[in-house]
Amino acid sequence: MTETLSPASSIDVAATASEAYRAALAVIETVEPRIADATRAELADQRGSLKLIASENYASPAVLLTMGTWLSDKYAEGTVGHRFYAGCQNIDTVEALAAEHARELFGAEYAYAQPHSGIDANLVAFWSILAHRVESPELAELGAKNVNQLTEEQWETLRHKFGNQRALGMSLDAGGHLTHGFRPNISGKMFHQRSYGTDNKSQLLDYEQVRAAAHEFKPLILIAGYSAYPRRIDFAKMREIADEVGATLLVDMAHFAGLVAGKVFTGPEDPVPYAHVVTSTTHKSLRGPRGGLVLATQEYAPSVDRGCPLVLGGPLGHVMAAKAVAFAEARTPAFQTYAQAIADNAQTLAEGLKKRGATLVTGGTDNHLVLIDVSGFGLTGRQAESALLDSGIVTNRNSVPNDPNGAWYTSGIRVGTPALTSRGFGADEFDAVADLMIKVFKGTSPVTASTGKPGKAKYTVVDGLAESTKSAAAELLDANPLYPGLQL
Ligand code: DSN
Repeated sequence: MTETLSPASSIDVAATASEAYRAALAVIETVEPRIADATRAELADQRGSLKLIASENYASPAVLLTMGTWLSDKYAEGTVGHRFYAGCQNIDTVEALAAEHARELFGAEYAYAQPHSGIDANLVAFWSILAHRVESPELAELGAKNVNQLTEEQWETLRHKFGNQRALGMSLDAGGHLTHGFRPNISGKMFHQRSYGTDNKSQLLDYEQVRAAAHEFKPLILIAGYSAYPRRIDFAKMREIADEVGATLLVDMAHFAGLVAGKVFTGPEDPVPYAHVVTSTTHKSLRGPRGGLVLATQEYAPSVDRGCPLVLGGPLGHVMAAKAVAFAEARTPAFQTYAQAIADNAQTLAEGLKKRGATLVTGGTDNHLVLIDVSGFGLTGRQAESALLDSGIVTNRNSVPNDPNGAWYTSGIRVGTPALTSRGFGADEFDAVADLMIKVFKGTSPVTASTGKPGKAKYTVVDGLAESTKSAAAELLDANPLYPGLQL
C-alpha cells in the first residue's frame, strides 16, 4: 500500500491483506459466487478509472478489513455503558474508542459515532437540537421528567411545537446539501425552511445575505456546510449571525472533514470551536468507512447521546470499529500531509482547467472540489458526465447557481481530489487530468433533438477520443496504483 494508505508496520500489509481478501472471497464463493465476482469487478473498476467524484475516496485495507467481522452481529441499542441488551462490553470498547479518537482528532467536547450515514447524522442533530431547545424547556415548565409523563393533550401541543420550527440552510443550487432543507427531503418537510444562496456575480457566500435572512426569518437552526461549494466558510461569522438571532449553529462538514482533521482548515475555517453541533460522514475526505458522526458541545451532548432511541436503532459495531481505526489513521502526521495535498491538488486541477478554457463556479477553489460550468462547451452536465465516463473519467453532474438545466440535466460537473490524492497523484498528474477533461469537453457535441434544438442528454464524441483518453488515463493510473501489492 502507498505510504499515505498505511502507517509503518512490522508486517507486509499488502501481502497479508492479499491473503485475507483471497480467503474471504473463497468463502463467499461457496455461497454466492456472483457476489465474489462483483467484489472483484469493483476493485478492477476502481483501479482502472480516474475517480474524481468529490465525495468518494479509498479507505485503507485496515479500515476495510475491520468492517468484515462478527462485531456486525451484536445488538447494542443505547449508549456506552447504558445498553438495552446484555453482553455489550466489546461494543462499548469499540464505541468508546471511536468517540475518544474523534474527540481528540477534532478537539471536540463530545463525539457520537453511531450514525449510519450522513443523513442519519443530520437527523440526530436536528432532533437533538429540538429535544434541547423545544422539548426540555416544555418538560421543565410542565414539571415532567420525560415525554411519557405528559397527558395526551400536552403531548399533542409539544408535537405541534416540534413541527413548527424554522431552519435556514444553503440552497441546493448554491452548493448546499439536500438534508439542509430541500423540500423533497425530510429536512424540508419537518421544518419551516428557507435558504440562502450565493452572490449572483461572484458566486461566493454572501454573509450579509445570510445575516439578513437570519434576522428576518429567525431560525431555530442555522445550517452551514455544503456538498458542491468550492470555497471555505468563515464559521466565526456564521456563529456571530446565529448568536444575533438566538439560533443553534449546525455545521455539516461531511465533505471537508478530512481537511479539518488534517489541520488544513484552521482558525475560523475549523467549524468545531464555533458550532454548537457538527455533523459529518466518515468516508469522504476523511477516508474512513461509510458512516456518520456527530460532534457537540457539552451543552448539546446529553441530547445527542440519545440519538438512539431518538432517531437510530441498533448501532453497527463493525462500522464503529472501522471508524475508530480511520480516526486513529487521521491522527497521524501522514494524514496531515495527505490533507494538504488534497487542497494543493484541487488548486492545480482548477488552474489546469481554467488555463485551458473552462469556466469555474466562483472562479476557482480553496477546498477539495471544483465545480465546472460546462455550458461554455455547449454541453449539459449530463452530456459531459457521460462523455467523461466513456473515457474512463468518473465524475458527477451537478447544478450550478441558478442553473437553467435544473437538477437532473444540470450545467455543471463536480470534481474532487481526495480519491486520486490517496493514490499518490500530485501536481503533474492533476494537470494531466485537467488536460484530458478539456479534450473530452471540446471533443463532445450535443445531438440535436427532434425539436431542432440541442438535446440535453444525447451527445457524440469525436472518433477515437474515448480510447485515446482511456489509454492516457491508464498510464497515470498504472504509475500510481490503487492498493499496490494487493493481489486477489
Ligand atoms: N452523496 C454525497 C455527495 O456526493 O456529495 C452527499 O450526500
